[in-house]
Amino acid sequence: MTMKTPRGLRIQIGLFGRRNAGKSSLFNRLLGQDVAIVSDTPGTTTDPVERPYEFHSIGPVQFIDTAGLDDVGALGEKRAAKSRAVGERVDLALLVADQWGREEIRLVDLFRKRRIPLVIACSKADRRTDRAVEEAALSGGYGEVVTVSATTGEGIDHLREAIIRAVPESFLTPSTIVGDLIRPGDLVALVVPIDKEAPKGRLILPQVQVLRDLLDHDSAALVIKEKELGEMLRTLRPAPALVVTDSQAFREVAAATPPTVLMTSFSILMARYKGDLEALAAGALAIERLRPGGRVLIAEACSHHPIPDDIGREKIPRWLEQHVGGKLRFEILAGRDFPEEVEGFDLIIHCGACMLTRREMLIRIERARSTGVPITNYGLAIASSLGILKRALEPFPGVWEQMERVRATQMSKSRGR
Ligand SMILES: Nc1nc2c(ncn2[C@@H]2O[C@H](COP(=O)(O)OP(=O)(O)OP(=O)(O)O)[C@@H](O)[C@H]2O)c(=O)[nH]1
Ligand code: SF4
Ligand SMILES: [Mg+2]
Repeated sequence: MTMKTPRGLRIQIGLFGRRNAGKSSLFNRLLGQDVAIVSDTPGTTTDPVERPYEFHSIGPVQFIDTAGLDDVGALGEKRAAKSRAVGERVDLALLVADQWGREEIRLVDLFRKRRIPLVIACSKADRRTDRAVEEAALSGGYGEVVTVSATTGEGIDHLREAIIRAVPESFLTPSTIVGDLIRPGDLVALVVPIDKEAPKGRLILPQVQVLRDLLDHDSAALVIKEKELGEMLRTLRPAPALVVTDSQAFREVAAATPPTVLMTSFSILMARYKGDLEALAAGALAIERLRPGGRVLIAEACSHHPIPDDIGREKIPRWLEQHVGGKLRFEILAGRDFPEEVEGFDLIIHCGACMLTRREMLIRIERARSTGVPITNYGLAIASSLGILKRALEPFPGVWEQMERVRATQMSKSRGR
């Protein structure tokens, strides 16, 4: 979605608190621009100030800075009433507090009653020496508490993660995995290798989910192994509108599928459904910059016993090393805990995240982004190291073009260094 997203579809995030708490300073920090006027005179902001913002990963949001809710006098009361009205309609509230008292307690109660998700930003951390505000805020028992300083930037990454954690589910779950890429009546070929990695007697979750989504969108599915695909495509009329393959069979499937038929993988569909396709595709650009000796983190969201020729431990390392022409240093991280710090890697390659919620995956992407480490996923990494990423992204309008823009920016930055 672009900046043209209608206001109603943007996640409305309001900043509330008493006068001088640092709301406008934090608003500017989050937007990365000086939009709102900041001063040490209480009551500087008099009317709500709204700005659209493309929040990395969760998409289009509208930040709303408000006047202090403790404003006094006839005029002050009117300003506070306007802020309260904003408080009634937001999807998520940020309570900005540099102290804790009746005003803050009242606000927490209000958001709790209205069931509006709340994040409490304990502000001006650079000026405070203890955690009294945080402790008081925690005792309210509603809303995640984060320590921030708009002046130094401390805690802003944590605040962004807390926002992702608090965003209502309805904004996070896309309505379809594949349905928007096809038309009713279309035939889609699903390529499912039955090899050592295939569980006995069943299909895996992403395959089942795609199948179900196709039926929900009045389309038909042909489920086939990679070995039979070429022959089937030679005889089948009309040709499928789309071929979706397990990314481990990308090479054979790309060779068997005529260029006129769109092709992608389950894991690339999942990158969009369970994560952020643009961010993960841009992360794959790091593969072009990888050199022998580079450090790569393979992140799997659940632990399993490695099997012979395991995708994360064997196949991807092999394909990547072939691609860069030398040895790379791989580390494997398996399990639900993703470290706070992911520094020191040239690239993170994440699994398909089928066992994670979209929220959990977005937080991982955000964490990588804030430490400056590119992150991509299995399918995108495989397509990229096999040189077929452009083709695998064709079904998703605009994603390849976005990658090209990121590539151009990265190149001009590295030339400028
Ligand atoms: N040291 C420090 N000062 C801050 C920080 N954030 C805000 N301030 C200062 O606190 C004062 C009030 O900041 P604003 O951002 O205008 O506060 P506000 O909550 O928008 O105030 P009103 O609009 O009057 O309700 C200004 O002097 C800011 O420079 C911070 O993180 N650290
Ligand atoms: S969450 Fe990741 S590691 Fe676990 S089964 Fe799904 S793709 Fe595999
Ligand atoms: Mg203000």
